[in-house]
Amino acid sequence: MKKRDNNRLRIAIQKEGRLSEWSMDLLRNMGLQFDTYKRSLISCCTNYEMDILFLRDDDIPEYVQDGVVDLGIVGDNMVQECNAVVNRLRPLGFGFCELKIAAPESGAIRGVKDLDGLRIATTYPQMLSRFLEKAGVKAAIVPIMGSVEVTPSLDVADAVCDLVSTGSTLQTHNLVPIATVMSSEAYLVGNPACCDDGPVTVKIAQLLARLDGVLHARAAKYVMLNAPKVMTAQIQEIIAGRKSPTIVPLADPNMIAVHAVVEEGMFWEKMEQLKALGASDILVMNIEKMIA
Ligand code: PRT
Ligand code: ZN
Repeated sequence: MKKRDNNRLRIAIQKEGRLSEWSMDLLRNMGLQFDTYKRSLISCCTNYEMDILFLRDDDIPEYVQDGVVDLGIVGDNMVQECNAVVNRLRPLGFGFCELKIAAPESGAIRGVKDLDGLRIATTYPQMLSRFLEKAGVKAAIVPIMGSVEVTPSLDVADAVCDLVSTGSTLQTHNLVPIATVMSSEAYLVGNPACCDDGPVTVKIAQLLARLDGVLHARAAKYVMLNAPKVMTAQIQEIIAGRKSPTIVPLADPNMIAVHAVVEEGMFWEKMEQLKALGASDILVMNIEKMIA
């Protein structure tokens, strides 16, 4: 690997897999330009002092912990499985999944206590072991590399512990979830020393400011609407979010136009309340960046 230039940040993202496109989109939304030709191991940002390493997700927590890279984008499930000493800097709002224990639909295992003395196949032996210990259950963990869901039908295990997002893989294999070990999403993680006091600490802070601009923008919508002037106070009350809304008079003296930023989570609820107050011509726009 190229010798490290202390002035350049290094970030690791997944080379090929569920988090790759999301991670690259995020970096590009942060204004970073880079080439992904054949996803070579390393790509240098052309407009920022940062290099991007494309790795297997399993390797990212340790690379960050050991300072081979300063930052990484990886599922919290991986961080916890590796027990890596890293700073969880920001949850990123993608890669959502849950690590669940599941058992054959037709069997007798319906709760964690039923697993006593049985075999559980998983690619997450560390987390499963911690979970069973806490639950006071003694089961044999069968560590495997992949396709966990087929192990009960092959009589390799009695139950499985695997990541679930839609649940369709479990369903296809006639497995039902009986317990949740953890909920996960992708995180930006950082090497503790680099985040707190290293040659790239200031750069990390700058990058976090950019990231926050993108994450805040993703969590909000820009709304423009027309409404009866007599409703101004009620509309302001509903829409008052992070900042006072912009209220503009219209050619019709009885009407106003309102422009505001509305939190995504509250969006539909607020739109219904505004419509009930006579709001019309509602335009909703995605926000590219939002700097406080
Ligand atoms: O090659 P590399 O080692 O980098 O990739 P990988 O194959 O180990 O990982 P990958 O790309 O499958 O997943 C990367 C990360 O995505 C995981 O570490 C999680 O943080 C996150 N993630 C989110 C998931 C899922 N959802 C997910 N559903 N990772 C895996 N799955 C698998 C699961 O293991 C099971 O096989 O998808 C199947 C279940 O999906 P549903 O939708 O049927 O429930
Ligand atoms: Zn992996």
